[in-house]
Amino acid sequence: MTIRKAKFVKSMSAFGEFPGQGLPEIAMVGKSNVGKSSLINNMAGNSHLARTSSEPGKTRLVNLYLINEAFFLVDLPGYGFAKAPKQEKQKWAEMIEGYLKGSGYLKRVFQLVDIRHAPTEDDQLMVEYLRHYDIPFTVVATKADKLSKAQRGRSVPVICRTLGVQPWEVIVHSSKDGTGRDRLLQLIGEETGCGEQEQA
Ligand SMILES: Nc1nc2c(ncn2[C@@H]2O[C@H](COP(=O)(O)OP(=O)(O)OP(=O)(O)O)[C@@H](O)[C@H]2O)c(=O)[nH]1
Ligand SMILES: [Mg+2]
Repeated sequence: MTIRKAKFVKSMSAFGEFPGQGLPEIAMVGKSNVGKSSLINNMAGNSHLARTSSEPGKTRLVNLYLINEAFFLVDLPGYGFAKAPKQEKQKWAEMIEGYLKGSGYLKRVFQLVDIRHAPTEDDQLMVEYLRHYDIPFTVVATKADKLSKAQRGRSVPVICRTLGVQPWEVIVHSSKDGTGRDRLLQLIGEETGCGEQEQA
């Protein structure tokens, strides 16, 4: 599919503020600084759409981006940011869980992990949570531009073992060089029902 139009719609601090619009939603989860907001920008082909930062803890609200007037990409705060005040971390966790449990239109979650590191305990807990609530998810191993092909080949099995997924289920991605972008767009197209429409 092709993303022709992407616009920021709303920030919310709790799920109830946006009950959905009957359009499919795809959400990004992952550690602070893993590249969730960058992935949305990479999908949209607009590096200024979602705010990113080299400092963890940039996204502090649930941000909704309307794509092609047809579905939402949802940017969530990160977890596992050790330096954030406890209260703030609690608030982010509630926002993430509130959205994931509350949205009636969530089709799939992209679970981002940094391809350079073994998934953390928080990543494992997040994946357990998604399984528990039967929320479909795809593991995206991002920042792939930071590794050679051979190094990637060694990292992916570690990610698979730690999170209990198969290698063909993991999408290797880079927001810097666009690796994996087509695969992600295809998946988004399938999940939102927008893929075929584009090809017609
Ligand atoms: N080299 C490289 N850097 C990336 C990639 N994706 C993100 N980054 C960088 O990683 C940093 C964090 O990116 P963000 O997109 O803000 O991360 P985030 O997960 O939204 O972070 P929080 O909002 O704090 O949870 C920024 O400096 C990005 O430029 C990537 O694929 N490759
Ligand atoms: Mg962010």
